[in-house]
Amino acid sequence: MQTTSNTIESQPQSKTRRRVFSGVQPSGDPQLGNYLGAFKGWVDRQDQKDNFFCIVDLHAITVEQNPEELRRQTRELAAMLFACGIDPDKSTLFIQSHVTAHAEACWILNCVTPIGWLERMTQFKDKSTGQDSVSAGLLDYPVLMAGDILLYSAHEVPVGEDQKQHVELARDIAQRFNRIYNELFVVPEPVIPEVGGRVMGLNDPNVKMSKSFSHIRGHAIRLLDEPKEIQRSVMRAVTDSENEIRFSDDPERAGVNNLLGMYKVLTDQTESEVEADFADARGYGDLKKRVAEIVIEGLAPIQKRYYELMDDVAELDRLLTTGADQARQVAEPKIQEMKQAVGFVLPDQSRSQ
Ligand code: ATP
Ligand code: LTN
Repeated sequence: MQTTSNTIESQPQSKTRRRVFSGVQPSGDPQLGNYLGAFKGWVDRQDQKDNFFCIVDLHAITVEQNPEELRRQTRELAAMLFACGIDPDKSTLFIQSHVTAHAEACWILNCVTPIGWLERMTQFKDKSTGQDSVSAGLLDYPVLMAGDILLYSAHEVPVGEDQKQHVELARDIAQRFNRIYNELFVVPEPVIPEVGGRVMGLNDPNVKMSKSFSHIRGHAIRLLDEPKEIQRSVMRAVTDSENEIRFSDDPERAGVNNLLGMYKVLTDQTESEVEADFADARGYGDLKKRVAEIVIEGLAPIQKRYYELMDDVAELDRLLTTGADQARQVAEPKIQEMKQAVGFVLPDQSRSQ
């Protein structure tokens, strides 16, 4: 890990806790993969870390969005993150567009990022293939993400497996900027959960469960799904023709592995403990029934808190305004350092009030 004295002085961080930054897009309905691959880990570790979590609306508009829906989904996602356990006394949760330094950082970093690095990104290839028209923003998505991370001098970036390549690109961009200008950035590390890092679709265990597909029946478990719906989706999950309930790397058995993985993370058990739980199970029907029960049980308190929070939108907005104020305290000095480093004349501070 590369940390410079310059960085440490200019970015006051907790002396003992490592800084964490992560983000989530307010597009579509949050699903179980988001919770197991990201939110749960953010919440479980928030006491040990110095945390910044961001609802990335600038990223969301890289593909077409309905403005009213985006506004609604942004507040809903904030409520969902608090409901999952993000504690405003321990973590800073804010909306990306509230802190203008993110867009500014993206521009400056664009100018040190070769286009070839962006064209290689798998997410860009996946999201652009077959589209009639692709926005420049979609190609630039990972640079905006690098800006998010680097502005906060984050050491750790907890994300699902699908985002690892983007965090690696953020490392490359940080190192390139540090080499060209002065050593300004902490080089971040991706932190991927061992299990839960890649929750697969119930209808197709070879495809990652994703918010964007959550409208497809039987694909995802949405965090707000009612117990009946959850039960229906899990009972219909694609498995295989065998009958053995154990973890396995065999792609043919990806469906069962996926169900066991969900159960493992939600019950906080080891693989052998999970397998022991199913020693008396009679086939995949039993497995699915118990997985559905655990998911329903795990989501019930989250859903309850979510609806309470959504009852008081003014309070939710107030929490987000405070979050943005706290985020600005870190991001603003950093963007000034970036501007200084690349040779901009900084505005005369003595004249601003
Ligand atoms: P979209 O379909 O819009 O890309 P998404 O469901 O993939 O949405 P993001 O907002 O891109 O969700 O991701 C939020 C966080 O959830 C990221 O850390 C991402 O890695 C994680 N995540 C998303 N889907 C999964 C999954 N199926 N398994 C594990 N982690 C996931
Ligand atoms: N691309 C991420 C969301 C994201 C993010 C970030 C994650 C935007 N900026 C910074 C970690 C750090 C995704 O999950 N799709």
